[in-house]
Amino acid sequence: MRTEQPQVIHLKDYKAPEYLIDETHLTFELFEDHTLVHAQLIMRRNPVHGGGLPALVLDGQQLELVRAALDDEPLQAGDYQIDAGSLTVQPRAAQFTLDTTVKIHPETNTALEGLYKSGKMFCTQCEAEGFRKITYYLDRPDVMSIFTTTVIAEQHRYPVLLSNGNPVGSGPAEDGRHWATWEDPFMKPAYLFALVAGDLWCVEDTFTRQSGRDVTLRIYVEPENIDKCDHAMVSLKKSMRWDEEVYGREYDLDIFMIVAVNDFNMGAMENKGLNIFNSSCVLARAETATDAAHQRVEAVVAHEYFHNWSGNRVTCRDWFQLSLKEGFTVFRDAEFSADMNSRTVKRIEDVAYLRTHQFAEDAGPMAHPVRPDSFIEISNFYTLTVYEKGSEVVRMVRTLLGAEGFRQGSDLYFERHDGQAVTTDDFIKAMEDANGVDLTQFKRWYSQAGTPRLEVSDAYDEAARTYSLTFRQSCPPTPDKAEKLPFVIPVELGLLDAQGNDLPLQLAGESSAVGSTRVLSVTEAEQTFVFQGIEARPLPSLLRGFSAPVKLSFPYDRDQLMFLMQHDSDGFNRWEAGQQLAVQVLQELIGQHQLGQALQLDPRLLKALDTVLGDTSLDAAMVAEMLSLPGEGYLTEISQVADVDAIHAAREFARRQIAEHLFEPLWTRYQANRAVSRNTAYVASAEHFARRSLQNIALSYLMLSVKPQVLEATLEQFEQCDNMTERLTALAVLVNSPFEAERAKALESFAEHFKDNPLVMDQWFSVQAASTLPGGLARVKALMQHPAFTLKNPNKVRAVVGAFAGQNLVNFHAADGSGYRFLADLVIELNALNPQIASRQLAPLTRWRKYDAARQALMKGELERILAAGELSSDVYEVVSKSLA
Ligand code: 7MF
Ligand code: ZN
Repeated sequence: MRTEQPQVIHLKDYKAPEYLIDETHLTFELFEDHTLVHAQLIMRRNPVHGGGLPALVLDGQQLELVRAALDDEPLQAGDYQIDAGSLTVQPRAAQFTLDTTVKIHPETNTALEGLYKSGKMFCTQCEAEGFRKITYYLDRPDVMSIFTTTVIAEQHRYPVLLSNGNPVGSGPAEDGRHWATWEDPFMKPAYLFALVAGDLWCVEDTFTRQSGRDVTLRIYVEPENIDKCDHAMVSLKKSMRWDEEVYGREYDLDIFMIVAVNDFNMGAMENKGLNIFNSSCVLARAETATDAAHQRVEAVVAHEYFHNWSGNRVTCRDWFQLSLKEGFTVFRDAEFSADMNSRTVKRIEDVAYLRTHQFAEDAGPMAHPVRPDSFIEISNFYTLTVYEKGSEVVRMVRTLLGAEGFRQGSDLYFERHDGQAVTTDDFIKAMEDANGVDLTQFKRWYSQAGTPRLEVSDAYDEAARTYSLTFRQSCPPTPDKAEKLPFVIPVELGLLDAQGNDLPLQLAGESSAVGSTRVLSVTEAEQTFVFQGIEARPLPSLLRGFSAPVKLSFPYDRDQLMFLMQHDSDGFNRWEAGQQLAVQVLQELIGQHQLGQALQLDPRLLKALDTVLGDTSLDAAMVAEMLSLPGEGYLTEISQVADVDAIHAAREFARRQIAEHLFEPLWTRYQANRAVSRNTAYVASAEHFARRSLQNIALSYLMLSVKPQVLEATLEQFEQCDNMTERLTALAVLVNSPFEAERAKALESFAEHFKDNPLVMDQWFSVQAASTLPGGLARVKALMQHPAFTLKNPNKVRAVVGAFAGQNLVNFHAADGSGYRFLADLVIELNALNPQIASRQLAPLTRWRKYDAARQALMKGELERILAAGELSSDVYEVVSKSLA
């Protein structure tokens, strides 16, 4: 908990470390009621600084110092100073050895940072600043060291003892204990340290590198999960091959380990040679994990594996550079997923997510640049902006340089900076140097927050046969800056003729056409591009593949959007045209609802969706995406003032109209796909993911018709399927239906069958917490009384509280403020248990400026109540205080 005024850390204050640590030798003695950590640090004065020996200030929190010695001389009370965050000693020479022993309490660590217990196993989470809760250290990413780690623990309870690198020795110790020593030959910062001890089983495989050398691969899990590791292992081998083929990057140690733990604050962590995962991101098999969960496992395994180069071999100089590794690695894992599955569908999912959640963050009180200038608590800056917008920035670099130039840039980056801790400027410099280009203006994407707007208008000159597009860019003020300079915005586009074909594109001044889809760089506040040789007014297809993270507007009418939906050669923009059409139609319904008028759905939306449903040449996953209406969260984000009830009413009305008018084609496609599911065993492949996603979205529409044959089909699917994707969809459809008896029966039988599988119970919780039927808060409170629920497990908090506040918008935003009060109470309670989780659950309240005056007052009132609750962690304090500023 925060004891003093919170300190703001600024990028401009960066200073290289005074001392370096060449070697780190750790010994852990694990006991049931405490742990002893012995650290021997071989240190020296950092040669980049001048003479003199300033005081050595080591980071350390919640440590009980037992012993300290400098070059084997025990330190006496007057030889050092300790405060809540540091240990200070005075070196006597430019090279020295510091020994410390501290006592810590992993058994009572509920924050899940540092060394802690998850169930019966010991594990660690050190990124960003968790290592300082393990031992006194220079806990900053530009201090890199080699590590040897010895773990000593009771043999019976903890037969498996793991740490980073290679195993170099093990044996018995006294009192039924045993030890194991690991050596990591690669220099690394402390945030990549890991230790695991427990009764774990593993599946083992090998991977043969391009160079011919074998790597041993192991996935460690609790014994009951040993049958759920195959998908992660296959994903790992695919990731290793992909990084060799696409980036020329080989794995560097002879062993790579993944450990699954149940209590974990995030998805996973890339510790060198020993990745630690939230079990939700490793375990997957047909009966217990959905298609979405299978794809998430594949993506997270890839993400953590890819960090071995983008993060570990080349790491960050300081935490302001976080996007250096995270933006790049998210971009790498997104491209991997696109190559393994459907490229267009992956892009659609990522863009929908970015526009709903990152755009909201960029427009709220916590908005910050991809490379922030300051922070109070670094844990709060593992954000959608750093990760997702950071990935978009890397994607734009590739769009501007082309795939080959980008690969040359990444080769130069890895070669130049292997073994170093660097900055986003170093990354861009490598891209510039490898391509002979100047990206100075482009770098504003790293330093300016906010989502740029790009307004486009057009003009056709019949006499001159020219077509011009004028782009106007602007960026709203954000807490960091009021005035923004123009960005470099790569706009990929095409021009469609009346038949829907792409025209050849020849800009004024060019002697011939250069392709029929190309990238324009918009670099000025206002800029016009003129195309020549255009025989009739074309229809522009703008920002193909979402080539820049901006809010683009062009005055399309609904018929033009229907035309693009059918004819655009870019799959992403076909979907995008459908979304824009749906947004226009839904906004009209929202307006009707607000005026108290009867709702009237524009039949063109039905016609467009009917065409999509009838197009059997379209990939089934694309049909499913095109049938999905923009979510309530996205409709909120694009509203000036979000009317929660009108948004919900309008969207539900449209869904019911679709179910009613398109019942026949939906039913046909549902039955055809369900028949395939019934007759084939589950396969986790893109083709089957696609088929099931169409089957399941069709079912969720069909159930809105409340027809008996649909209820019957839903129950059949629920009971007779062989996989969680079909079973959970059927359950969700029942939970949101008016069939009370069937709903209760299905929930009960599901819980009875899966009560011993916590990950499946998380699904059971979240399907109910997200149900928009009236009475949501009461249901959520009842769920929290269920014996399987606990606030100490982050997955449970996300399944219930996260699903309620994040997805169940009508219930969370109940006009009486009950949802807000509930969330504030919960944050106050979580603040004491797990500050990182508390702070993350706060996000919905920080968006108070989006709502009407009455809701604004209620939301602000709850934020003020949290602030007044006292004893706030720096995590919660930073988010609440910035939200109220
Ligand atoms: C895929 O980035 C994409 C992002 C930090 C923890 C994992 O590897 C990580 C860690 C947070 C938020 C998202 C992700 C991670 C973290 C993540 C996981 C999988 N270095 Br916080
Ligand atoms: Zn990451």
